[in-house]
Amino acid sequence: MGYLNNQIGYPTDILSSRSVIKRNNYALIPVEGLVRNIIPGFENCDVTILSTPKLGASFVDYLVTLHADGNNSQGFGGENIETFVYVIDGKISASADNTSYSLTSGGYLYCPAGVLLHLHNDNAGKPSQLFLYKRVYNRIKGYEARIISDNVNNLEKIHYEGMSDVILQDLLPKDLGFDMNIHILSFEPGASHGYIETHVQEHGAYILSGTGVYNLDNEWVPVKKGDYIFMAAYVPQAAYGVGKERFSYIYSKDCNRDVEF
Ligand code: UGY
Ligand code: MN
Repeated sequence: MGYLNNQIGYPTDILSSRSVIKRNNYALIPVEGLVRNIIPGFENCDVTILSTPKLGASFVDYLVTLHADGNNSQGFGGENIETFVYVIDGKISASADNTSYSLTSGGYLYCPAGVLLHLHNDNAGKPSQLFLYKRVYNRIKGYEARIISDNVNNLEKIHYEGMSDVILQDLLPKDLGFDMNIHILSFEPGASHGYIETHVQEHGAYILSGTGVYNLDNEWVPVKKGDYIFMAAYVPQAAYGVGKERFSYIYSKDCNRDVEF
């Protein structure tokens, strides 16, 4: 069901949903429940807004389908807004500060506050799917963020906390100019976190592949490719990768800043 699966119209069964929305705590938003949102600047695009401050997030996440000629030419972001785009599938051209980046699946671009992100589909008439993020940048004296673009295929695969079957990739530099990072965490079937994390940082996570069982606030929830999860500050969290495929998700995490009163 849902527009992204092209399953709309009359239902074929009793209406039901795997969605779980616990504001300021956690949310699971499966693809079937997503609807289109119209946002100025996005042309020939289907845009769905995921996490927002209404859910308890300090950031905004989006799923964007750029159709043939889909684009954002006016620029996404703003004076105090940092942005990030990741190509889930397809090929786009993304530009920032008059430099253009050709991004295919796994490619990404981070724009610091004040630099607008422009997007154009470049996939020979076929759609491209993007995971998009924005947040108010928390500037500290003496440090600045900068434009970063790469592809996850080029990044170091780190054994997560000493586990060779759980792989972490850091998409942005570990540099105090950055107040957040984007990571990809991948679990071979049967692998899991080493413990249930409880931390001040928030996450917005989009599942790229596989199936998992996720502990969210001490409830075990089955999740799969295409699901989106919001984890608010302090929500207990951990996962097992289950099924035959690698369970993998991209997620944001605030970092490098002290608490302000
Ligand atoms: O970086 C993290 O906090 C990450 N391990 N959290 C998560 O996967 N839920
Ligand atoms: Mn975490």
